Amino acid sequence: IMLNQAGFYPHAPKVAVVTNCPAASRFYVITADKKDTVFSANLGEEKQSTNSDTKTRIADFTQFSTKGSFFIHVPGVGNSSVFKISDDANREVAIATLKGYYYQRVSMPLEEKYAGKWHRPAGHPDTAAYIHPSAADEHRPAGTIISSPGGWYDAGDYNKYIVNSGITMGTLLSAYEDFPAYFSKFHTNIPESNDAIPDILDEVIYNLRWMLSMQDPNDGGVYNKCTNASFDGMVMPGVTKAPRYVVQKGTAAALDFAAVTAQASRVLKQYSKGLADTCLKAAEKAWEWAKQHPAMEYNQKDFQPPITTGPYGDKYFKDEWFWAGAELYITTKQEKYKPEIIEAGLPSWNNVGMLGYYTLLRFNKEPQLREKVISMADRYAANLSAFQTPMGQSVRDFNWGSNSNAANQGILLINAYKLTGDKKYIDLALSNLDYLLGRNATGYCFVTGIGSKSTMHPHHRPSVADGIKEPVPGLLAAGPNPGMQDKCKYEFTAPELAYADIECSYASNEIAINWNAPIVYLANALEALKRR
Ligand code: 9MR
Repeated sequence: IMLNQAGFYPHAPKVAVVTNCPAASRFYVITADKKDTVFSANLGEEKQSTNSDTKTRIADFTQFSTKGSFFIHVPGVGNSSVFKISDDANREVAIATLKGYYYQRVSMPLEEKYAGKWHRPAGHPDTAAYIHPSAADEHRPAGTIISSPGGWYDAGDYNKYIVNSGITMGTLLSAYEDFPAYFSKFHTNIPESNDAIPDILDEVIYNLRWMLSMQDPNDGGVYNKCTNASFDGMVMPGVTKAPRYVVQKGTAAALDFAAVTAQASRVLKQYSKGLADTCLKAAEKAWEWAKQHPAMEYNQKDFQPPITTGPYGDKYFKDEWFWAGAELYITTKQEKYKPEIIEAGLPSWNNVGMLGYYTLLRFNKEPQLREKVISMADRYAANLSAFQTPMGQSVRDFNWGSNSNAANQGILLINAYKLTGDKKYIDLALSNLDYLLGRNATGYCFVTGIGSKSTMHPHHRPSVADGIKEPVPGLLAAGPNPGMQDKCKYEFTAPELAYADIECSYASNEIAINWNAPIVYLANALEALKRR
């Protein structure tokens, strides 16, 4: 019996999915203490999932709105996990997923009062990173030492990548821009929690300062990553002393950097004029550099010495131009940045056009963009999966990092709600959060530390090496991915089941900053909009 293991809002849809149970007919909602049966109804018609052999039946208890703790019983099938119905059903997820970034901080110790049992010494100082030959020029010859401290570890590995920081930062900054009043009162117990800046922005600033160090002050170009030559073993942060390199500049890095710093400049102006000015200058310089190097692809194939960590190599820059142009245009109001409209799809690290749509729509009436977002949301609404969510409507939703697709669809739906005021889009967005927190074919809640059956063995070096049974909390696992690139020993029968909760499975069970960001947005947006 699959359901959102975090819980439900009293006056929002409440759906569980019972799988492969042809004989069952009714379901019962029972209080957690087993004393009272408080609701019962018939299960829905059996449906065949298009992404596996799974057959589903819906247990819809939307009408039941009493707060408390309950479980679902289906005779002949069994009991679901216990869930709550409350006004802040997803608050714990909202806090945990943002706090997840604190646990990814690179160059500072995580103190017990913030990190609990996951406290640890600082990771890589990154105060002495070498300019790799691929990045060398007359100002900074190969071997020049630069300082590039701080930021977040990208994922289960210990490297820092500008391109992936791009979409991550854009998504978090947009969460703040869309719900500023909510976030001004939202705390995650981080070292900066008592300052005058909302915690989400404090967290963003920690990575922003690192990003700024990745711009070459001589020409405005932006290096792709600060990295080891090859991936570390499964050890704690900062244990290996392998040299760190700053590698080749590139167009995607420069434009993602320009977009983030332009947006940050606008958002941070009210908190720190100095940092906002620095960001805007950095954005303009990166944009100018990109104009001189409009299609410089990152490709580490022939690097000497070799670099084999994640490439985040992108060849197609139209979306990055659009996004950077949109952010610079909104921040500066200068026509020269106003981008020509392009087609945009669901965001991913190499497809960021939609972030530009969101920003243009946030500040200007753009009928053409409005239409595109709403028609995409309506396509999601038109045909739900057997788990009654837009996620899995197409089998293409299941690729590397599929869970971020579920979350990004949710963000699109929240934007459709903001544009139309139609609450059906909030309900659909909520159904994608339900998917991520348990209402899916695997039955897993994919956020560590949440619910009764969640990811326990993510491909995440600290979680593996720290000797603590529970993984570092608040991290979203990648999710089902039939590509199975990790070639670990596990079996699956179909795309929506291609998930293995084992450390080895870096293709289905890693965590990454670009996957956490959309669930931060989604969980917090739903808390902000509270379906009372
Ligand atoms: O999320 C990335 C995915 O889209 C790519 O197909 C994959 C292979 O290049 O890399 C993923 O990103 C990884 C990055 O390269 C290194 N850090 C961990 C990231 C998540 O697996």
